[in-house]
Amino acid sequence: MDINQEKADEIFRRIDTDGDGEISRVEFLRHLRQAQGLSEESFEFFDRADRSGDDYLSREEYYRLVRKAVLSDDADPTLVALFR
Ligand SMILES: [Ca+2]
Ligand SMILES: [Ca+2]
Repeated sequence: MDINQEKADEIFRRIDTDGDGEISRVEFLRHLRQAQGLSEESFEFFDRADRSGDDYLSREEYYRLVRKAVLSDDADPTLVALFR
């Protein structure tokens, strides 16, 4: 899977629908529902990605997700769907 910085930023803006520069749980789940549908894991997934535990994905936390999707050969399908 290949994502450049430009593409990653474009997807970030698409997920961040209110444009406040962070991805809220609601925004994340809305995007995921459109991308592939929600599952039990969707909720866990957000919790794992939100390292600071403030219920928002910062840009830094988001980029960590992107790197994981790019670098891992057997990336979580949820992750891959996010960046399609
Ligand atoms: Ca937002
Ligand atoms: Ca956070």
